[in-house]
Amino acid sequence: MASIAVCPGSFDPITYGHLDIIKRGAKVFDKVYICVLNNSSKNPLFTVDERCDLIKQVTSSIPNVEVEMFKGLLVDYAQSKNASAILRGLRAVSDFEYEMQITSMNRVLDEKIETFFMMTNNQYSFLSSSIVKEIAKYHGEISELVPYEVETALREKYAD
Ligand code: COD
Repeated sequence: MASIAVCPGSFDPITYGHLDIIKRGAKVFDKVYICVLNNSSKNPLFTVDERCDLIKQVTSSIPNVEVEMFKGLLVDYAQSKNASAILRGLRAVSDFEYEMQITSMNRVLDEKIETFFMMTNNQYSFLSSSIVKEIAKYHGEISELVPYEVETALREKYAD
């Protein structure tokens, strides 16, 4: 039976930290669905379509990865894809409390789903979408933090 994972996130926007987890996950699972959250409670910089488009562009060379948006509960999305795993990245200890909370909640909602964590690559341990947006907003250097396509999109968002 094929191993199917969902890799959920806001991806506002995708960074090299996310991409590293996606590439490594795609070597472990037969299929990885990158699912981009489209819930109304967040106030993202990029629309869900823009976020999906950017992820598609930067993952186009990975054949077993597919990008979709999702609304509602993650476990419902995972069930609709016949996924048995949720793939998440872990940076510092500060991520742990939040991840433990959502992992436990997802297990209450669906006891069959397992969450797998991949430790960040050391070089990306400090990296987050929020930090990248902050630097881009003040026209700082971000080429080491995000792929070229994402850098261009950020420059357009923050063009004065
Ligand atoms: N290195 C490694 N991993 C990283 C890095 C980095 N530098 N940066 C981010 N990551 C990882 C994150 O740890 C995460 O695993 C993934 O990449 C995505 O990160 P984000 O920040 O884009 O995504 P989040 O944390 O905002 O995603 C939140 C969810 C969408 C998973 C969550 O809100 C959700 O499941 N919502 C649906 C509603 C639901 O089902 N709720 C019930 C469960 S709480």
